[in-house]
Amino acid sequence: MKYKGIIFDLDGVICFTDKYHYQAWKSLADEIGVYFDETINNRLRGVSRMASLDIILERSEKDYTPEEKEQMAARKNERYRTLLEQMSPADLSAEVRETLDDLRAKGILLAIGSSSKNAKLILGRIGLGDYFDAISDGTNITHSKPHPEVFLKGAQFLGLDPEDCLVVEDALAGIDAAVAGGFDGAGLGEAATHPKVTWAMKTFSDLKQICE
Ligand code: B16
Ligand code: MG
Repeated sequence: MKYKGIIFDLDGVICFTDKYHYQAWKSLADEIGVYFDETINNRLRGVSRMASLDIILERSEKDYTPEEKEQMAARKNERYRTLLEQMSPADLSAEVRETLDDLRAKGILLAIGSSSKNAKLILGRIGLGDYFDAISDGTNITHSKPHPEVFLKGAQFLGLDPEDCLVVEDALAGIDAAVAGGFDGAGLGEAATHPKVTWAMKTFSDLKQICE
């Protein structure tokens, strides 16, 4: 077995919260009169909350103080967390659940490596609150992807070296982070086009063959 552990990105890999991020950022952008659309929202994938706000404010004519930006990010997060209350175990696909169970049955340790500070809330909503062997998320890092910290901590929490772990990502910055940390990367969606992926995946269940 090539991999002793797999570290999964959360948003865009295990479940999909883009629409809630979009709605929450959109209501903030409308409030401050800044143009925001789904194309700009795509640039926020895998990016930290404050870096996301900076991308949105690229179109603002007004400069904001760090305190004002903190307040705006907090307002967005409050709305986002309210929207997350709609999530339930029905938001976890059968394909993801079965694949995770298959990998676990093979003796592979499973971790989360997410930029989100809401990762544990989301995992609880979709019924995976106690599922993973380790969770490394936005609450235990100081550097966001493409820095490898979130995955290095994930491997450390599992007690494994990066070369024994596979990172599964949907964001290009996430694959950059994996490669920078010495991990093999498996890309889904846009991340499958990254020139440095070890595995270009078509669908989540491809992991069963990758880990045969
Ligand atoms: P929060 P991931 C990322 O999660 C999201 O893709 C990104 O859109 C979001 O801005 C970031 O988490 C921070 O999220 O505001 O909840 O702390 O893809 O790394 O699982
Ligand atoms: Mg992601």
